[in-house]
Amino acid sequence: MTGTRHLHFAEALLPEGWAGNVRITVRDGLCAAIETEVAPAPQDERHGLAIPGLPNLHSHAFQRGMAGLAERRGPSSDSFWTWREIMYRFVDRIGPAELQAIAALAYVEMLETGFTRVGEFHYLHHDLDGRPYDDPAEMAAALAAAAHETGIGLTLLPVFYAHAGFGGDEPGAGQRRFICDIDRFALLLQSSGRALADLPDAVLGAAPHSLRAVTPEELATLQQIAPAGPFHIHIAEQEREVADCLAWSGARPVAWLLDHAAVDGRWCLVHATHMQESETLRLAQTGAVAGLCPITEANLGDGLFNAPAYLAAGGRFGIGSDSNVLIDASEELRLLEYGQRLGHRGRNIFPQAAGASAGHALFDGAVRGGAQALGVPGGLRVGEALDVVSLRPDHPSLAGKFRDAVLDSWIFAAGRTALDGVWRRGQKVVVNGRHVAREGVEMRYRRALQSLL
Ligand code: NGQ
Ligand code: ZN
Repeated sequence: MTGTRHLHFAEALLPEGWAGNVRITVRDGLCAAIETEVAPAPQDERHGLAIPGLPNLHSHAFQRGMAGLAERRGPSSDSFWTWREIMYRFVDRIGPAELQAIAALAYVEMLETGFTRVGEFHYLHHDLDGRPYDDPAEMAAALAAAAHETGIGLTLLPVFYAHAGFGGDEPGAGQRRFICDIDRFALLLQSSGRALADLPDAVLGAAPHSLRAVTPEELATLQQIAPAGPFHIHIAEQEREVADCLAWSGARPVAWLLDHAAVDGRWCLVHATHMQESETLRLAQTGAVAGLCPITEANLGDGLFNAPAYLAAGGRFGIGSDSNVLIDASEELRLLEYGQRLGHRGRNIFPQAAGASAGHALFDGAVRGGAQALGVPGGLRVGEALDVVSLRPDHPSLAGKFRDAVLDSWIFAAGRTALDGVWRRGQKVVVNGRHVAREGVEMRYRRALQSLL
């Protein structure tokens, strides 16, 4: 986008805190200048409340297509593992066109609720029969095309997946579309870089799927061949995974990882649900981000992250929509705090200082941690992509609210109905709460689902 425009907000949440009468100069998609305490000029586009776009640090876009299809009781007791069987059956039928159609709807919904960048933890690599496509990154290209058509920022995390369980187990038939050895994965990484060429600020990282899916040797090699960007892994999500890891190594997953890998600020440990206090404190000290996915973790019956100890130790976190069973930024943040209130039978768990707002602690923490995990600066900053969300000051739940009380009221009282506009890389993609391309994206999604179900 060329030409210079100005947006003016009565209040805006900047990295250093709230400011009044904020005028943002937009040039080539970037935030070229931020002035505070200045009156709007006649040509400025004027809005009430601005908050930065929120990073969604963990998504499997294709799973949006099975939302609502795994909520029926099975023959024996249902669990994460029976859900996974349903998910594997769904995966079996998705080609590149279906993936793009499903991902586009997921990205529209993300943008409409205030997520402006997504971390795609992408493992659906190969053709239906498990053979690589001619372009090894064909499916990654479908995700990139969905990002391109919807405008969302993309951090692509090609996933290395080689085994069904700890100790290098042979993968199962349901996993055939995910599987690579190291050489094949190196090619996939190269092609994935090319698949991102049309996106102005895409980031390429890498992700071992989980300690279940890689051997220690493979994990070590991956760290060497991965690009310099973000490095994500699923870990300690389910109690059975902890038990299997203990049986295999004598250590719990997070403890094992911290003992065997140089975990630092590039890392995002997705879920990290089941940790002992010592693991929680060690993880906090690494500077890595805990990737929390409250709606999915509730939906799958994972358990509860130990937030109080982690936050008290200065641990960083971000949020992810993961299975995309429901895509909504404010609902993720609300459930993140509510889960902790229910589990610890207290209130206002995320804010660390007396008088601090829960909404601010949740939102600001998730912007910073999410941006770190996705390899971007995050927040409203001069020289960076302008990713900004406006809230409606006339929403009844926001009436009379000032600054942090706006965040508290958006997250705990209003939800998505308070969201007005979303600009992504300076371009207004959501107007009055609705993505400008929703109609066409919805139509293609419906057709894709009809062919899949
Ligand atoms: C995934 N999802 O890769 O989509 C996983 C399930 C697994 C979540 N962990 C598969 N929520 O972990 O083996
Ligand atoms: Zn996941």
